[in-house]
Amino acid sequence: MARYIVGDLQGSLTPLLALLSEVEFNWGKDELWLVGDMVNRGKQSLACLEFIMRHDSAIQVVLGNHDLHLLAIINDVKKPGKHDTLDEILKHKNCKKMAKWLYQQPLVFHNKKQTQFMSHAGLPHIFSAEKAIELSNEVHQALINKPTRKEYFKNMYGNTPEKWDESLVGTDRLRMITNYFTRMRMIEDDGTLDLTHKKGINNEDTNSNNAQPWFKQERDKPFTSKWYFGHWAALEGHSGHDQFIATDAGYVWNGKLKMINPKTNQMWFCDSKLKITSSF
Ligand SMILES: [Mn+2]
Repeated sequence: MARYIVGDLQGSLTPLLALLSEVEFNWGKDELWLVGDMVNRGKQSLACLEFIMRHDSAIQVVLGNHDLHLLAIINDVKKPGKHDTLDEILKHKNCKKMAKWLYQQPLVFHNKKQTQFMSHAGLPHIFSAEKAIELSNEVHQALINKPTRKEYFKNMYGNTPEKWDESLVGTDRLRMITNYFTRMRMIEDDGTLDLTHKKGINNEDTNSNNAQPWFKQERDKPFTSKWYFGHWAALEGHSGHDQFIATDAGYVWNGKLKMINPKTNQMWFCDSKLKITSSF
């Protein structure tokens, strides 16, 4: 069995198929992890979702901010934006069925031995892996239960609270957890999120003085496993960190789709001409 982890598809299926064919992916044996943002911005959002659901038994995903955005639209609490490319899904006869499948997906996932983890945005330095699993499960429970789901989506958008407080309850608590695991890039020492930052890892263009990329903040308890994340295309698939591994190389922004084998650390990059390069 081989495991492969692939960065943000954002509605691009063709480069994924090229990468899987490059490694002769075996659907009966191998396992594919997707770090979220499977849909939106690209032209093949519907095809991506249909493909993933069809191969459900070999694919594990976590939800990204764009996947949650799609669900918020389906739940009638948001209208599609002008850059959204979700119409094919929204008009599809199986739209509800696709939503139902997405509600079941977690924000944080890990292998049995807890040596490999993934979430769309990463692991904030203020949480241990155990705490992250616990908190992501709170959102998961809200999503899988119909009465709490609507409330969740109604209150999902927003940049406040700015930082974690154990006493947070209800939709504020769920929004905060969602922002940490699906939208975080820059974070301050005390856990305050700077959600305005989208560029590279220099903090010059942030409003706050001590905001740093989340994976550069010092941890009370060192994290010794590996955590795979997407979401930050400006990193071009390189975090410069051994434990926290960036997988989004910005395919949809004229970059590349990145795939990594977590056991061998071999990486593959596929560009828009479907040219594949590989390195360790
Ligand atoms: Mn994202």
